[in-house]
Amino acid sequence: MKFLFFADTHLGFDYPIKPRIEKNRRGKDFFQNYKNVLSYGVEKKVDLILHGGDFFFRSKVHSAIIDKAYSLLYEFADHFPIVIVPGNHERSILPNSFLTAHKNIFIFDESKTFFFQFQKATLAISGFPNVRENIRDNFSHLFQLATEGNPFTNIKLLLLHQAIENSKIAGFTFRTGKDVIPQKLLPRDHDAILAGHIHRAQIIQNQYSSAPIIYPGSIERTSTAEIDEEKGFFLLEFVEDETENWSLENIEFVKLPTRQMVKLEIDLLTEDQKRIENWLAAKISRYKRDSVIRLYCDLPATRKLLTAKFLRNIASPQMHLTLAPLRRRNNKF
Ligand SMILES: [Mn+2]
Repeated sequence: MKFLFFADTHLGFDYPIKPRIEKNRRGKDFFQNYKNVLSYGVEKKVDLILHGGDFFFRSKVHSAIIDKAYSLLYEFADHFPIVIVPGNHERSILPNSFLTAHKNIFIFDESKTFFFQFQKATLAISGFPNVRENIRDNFSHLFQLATEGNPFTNIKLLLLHQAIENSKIAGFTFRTGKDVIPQKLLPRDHDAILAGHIHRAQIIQNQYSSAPIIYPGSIERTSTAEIDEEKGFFLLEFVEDETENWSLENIEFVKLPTRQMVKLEIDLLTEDQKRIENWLAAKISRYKRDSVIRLYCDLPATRKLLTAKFLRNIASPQMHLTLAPLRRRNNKF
């Protein structure tokens, strides 16, 4: 049995419906990778797809984006069941639509378990929508609500959108805190804990059980904090042994295409438009034409020259070039 697990698609990110100005936006990259994952599922004939939340980039999404995202979901749900747990970006609830009424689309609206009967095995997927406040103290209760009285199944999965102890982002590890689930609270009879929320793909060894904690991460970089991260999703393969026991045998990370992301510090002090133009053009020419470039400049004189119009003219049409806000200064001299 093969399951595909992805998360944090943030659909609608940089995807204006009526853009004021024409420029190369990143929104289509997110939609493209979303479609890439679903297509991969068809190609590999997976039995089911799980989504770990932050399906949309925020709670109020234009209906055109909802329709575009759900239409694909509806189309692909003809091939396999799709299970989604809402994240914090959609405020723990996904917008309603006739397009999610497909019999193969399952969305967590509360603590519960979805059961699936395949030819060879039974599967339980338990979970609950993202909890913003104090998941540490609420987890056990919500898990109990989701699983109490559940019948036996061959495979058990927990699907969440939360930070779990020892998950990592660049330069930080979640350990304790009200917004973190301690590993010791996680169920020990499940085959895997599948979670969205942390945008860095990772597999965490659970200290109390052999069930891995798996974060597929986001499908494209949502900020420069993710600059060094590879993006993708997981293919999970369950195998049955002679005693009819099912176990997670294979976990494969499948990479998704992403655009090169670059941070560029402008340290040239000048009031001369031509000089900064030449300087920037030389720097930019070293990167791929479709790069995502974030400029940093704290020199007031130079910064004055970096107008939106100037930046639009200097970037290639495929490039995504933006100026970061002024960084906060430490006023100790
Ligand atoms: Mn997210």
